Amino acid sequence: MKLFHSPLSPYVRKVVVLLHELEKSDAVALETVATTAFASDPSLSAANPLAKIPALQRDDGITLYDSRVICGYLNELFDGQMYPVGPGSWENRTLEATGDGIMDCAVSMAYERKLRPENEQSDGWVEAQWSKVSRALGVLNNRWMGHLEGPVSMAHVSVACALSYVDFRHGARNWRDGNEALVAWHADFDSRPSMQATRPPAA
Ligand SMILES: N[C@@H](CCC(=O)N[C@@H](CS)C(=O)NCC(=O)O)C(=O)O
Repeated sequence: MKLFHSPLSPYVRKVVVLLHELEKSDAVALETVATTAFASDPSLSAANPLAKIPALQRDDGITLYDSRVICGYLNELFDGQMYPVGPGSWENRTLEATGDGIMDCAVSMAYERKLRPENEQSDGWVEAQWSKVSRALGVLNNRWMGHLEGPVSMAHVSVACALSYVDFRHGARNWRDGNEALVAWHADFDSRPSMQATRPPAA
């Protein structure tokens, strides 16, 4: 299997962290691509018409895409326990969606600043996206710590990758202010070998 990959993508990082957690990182070859919404990598767009990473090309030629689909597939393939079933499972999925949604907003802000010419950038758009991030971080800190302190799941991985991405691209926004419980949780989760092994290179 081959994973279209970039060490900078938080969605890709979710998949690679999962592989480390399952001790299966050798089962998937990483193919690093440089792709943006304005300049798609041709081998990636041939495999995933949306030209987004992560995309997992299986040995039967089928490509799976979207990090939640890929993580669900790999967890099942390798008999993982990263998607709890039974009571609390949908809350857990919502927590994963919250981490992914923070990534969506934070990536959109970075694209606006990095990809669009300065005269086309919208400060209003960037601030609206940051409002969503900021509100979601507050809700994680105030309402979700009980779940985050439970057994490790993909929800934990998603939230941790999202927070690390906010640090990486938007560190000057000081997301830690007022979110002390989340800060302590993130520091602890970030020390896991799977997180250490997947740190993005310096921006
Ligand atoms: N919902 C998707 C989002 C994937 C995504 O947006 N990836 C970014 C990289 S961080 C990308 O490939 N961008 C290229 C583009 O938008 O063309 C997932 O969870 O996999």
